Amino acid sequence: MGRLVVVSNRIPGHGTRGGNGGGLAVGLNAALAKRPSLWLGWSGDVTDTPPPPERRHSRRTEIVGVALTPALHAGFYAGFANSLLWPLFHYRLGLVEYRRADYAAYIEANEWIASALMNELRPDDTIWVHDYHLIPLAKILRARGVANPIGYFLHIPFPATEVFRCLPVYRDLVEALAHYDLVGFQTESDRVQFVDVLGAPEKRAGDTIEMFGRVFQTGVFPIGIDTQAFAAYAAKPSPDGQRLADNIGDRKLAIGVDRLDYSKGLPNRVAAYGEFLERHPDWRGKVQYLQIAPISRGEVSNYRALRRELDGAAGRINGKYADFDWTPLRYVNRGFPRGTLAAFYRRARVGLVTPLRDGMNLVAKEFVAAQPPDDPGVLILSEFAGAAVELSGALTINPYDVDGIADALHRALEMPLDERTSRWRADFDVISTNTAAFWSESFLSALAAARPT
Ligand code: ADQ
Repeated sequence: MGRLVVVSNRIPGHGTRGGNGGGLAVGLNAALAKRPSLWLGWSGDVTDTPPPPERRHSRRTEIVGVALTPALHAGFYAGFANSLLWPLFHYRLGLVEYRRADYAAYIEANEWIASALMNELRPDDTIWVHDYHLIPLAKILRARGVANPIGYFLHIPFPATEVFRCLPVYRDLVEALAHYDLVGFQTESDRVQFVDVLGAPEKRAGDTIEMFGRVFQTGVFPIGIDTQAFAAYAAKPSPDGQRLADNIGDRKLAIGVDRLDYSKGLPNRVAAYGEFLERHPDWRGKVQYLQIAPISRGEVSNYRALRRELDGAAGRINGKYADFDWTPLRYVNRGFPRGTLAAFYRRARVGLVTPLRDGMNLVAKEFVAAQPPDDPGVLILSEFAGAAVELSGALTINPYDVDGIADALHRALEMPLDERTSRWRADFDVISTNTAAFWSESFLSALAAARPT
């Protein structure tokens, strides 16, 4: 069996939980356990003279970490990837910063990663590239003669054509994507928008596309979690979970868990909680909102501004509604171990997942997985998260509608047990089928079938 070669911006065990490394490692766990594999990406190191790649092993996977120079890190990672592609793909045109030099650094960083990869590749490897940092990688590899199957999965949304066209180099990126054998998306609407931006490709049967002198496939693969393992985790005794439960007492807990990112809709969510307390004085003192939001991408200025905004909003709510024995909002800027998070979700009556846009949102699925079947909580979910396609049992909200989120919070808190149970059961069944293992295996089988004959 040939190796699976995974390429992503971050390698697993990189430390920061905010990056895709953690979630992606869970998503790929089953696929990596089945076959010998190699995982290559940025090591997280930034140095003037990058040393040779660092190597370690984790079970059957060899992990290779490549360092970046300060100039590449600034232009590629903080610049083109996170100050341009991330806001653009999340429909935040006002936050987009385009600089030609950043695009040049983006290409250069991809060439640098391609060079490291070329030293590792074997003819029978299957290559799977992840996310918006690495769109040009296949084109660079093909130019260097790599003929292996190469698949690509976009973890974030693919924007509507008129938004995408604002990117001066959008044609280059589309053409680069045509060099993969399979381009995978989280939802059908992401896939359709990608096909739309192609203009009038010479379509073949099904999801096959012929363009730029290449034939490639597109597909939809909603990422999942290891539902059984997460549910088991949540049911295990957790000292921090117990402390939280003791502390909350009879109050109902609403929980939000997000990287501190402007795509996650945190200001509107906090405002909706304030609106809810204003409109429902009878709930004051009886509900507790815990928002966990570890700092992410602190090197990008828009993230620092968001942090200041939320610090102010949280302080205002607590200033206005707190009592001597009750703090309405607990706002915590750090990460927690998965077991602790699972126990927190399980204790919560309401899960608040209200992104303005999100490729999938795994927190929504983790919240559902963690619920006690005999007394499940209610998920409030943005219609603009990819997860909304699958999780029809959630209370769906428009994240721009602060009053609507406040209404949903009230409805969730007052929802009778039978309705909570039937909604939860529908969602739990979906995530028990569409697991992480199902996601990776369906992508890899589609990639194996996608090779032009
Ligand atoms: P993210 O934007 O990072 O991922 P998400 O899907 O919610 O968003 O995944 C976050 C992961 O980090 C979850 O597993 C969550 O438990 C964990 N996490 C969040 N806060 C944490 C904390 N305080 N402590 C510990 N762990 C925490 C990107 C896309 C998403 C897409 C995923 C996977 O933006 O849309 O779902 O990739 O494809």
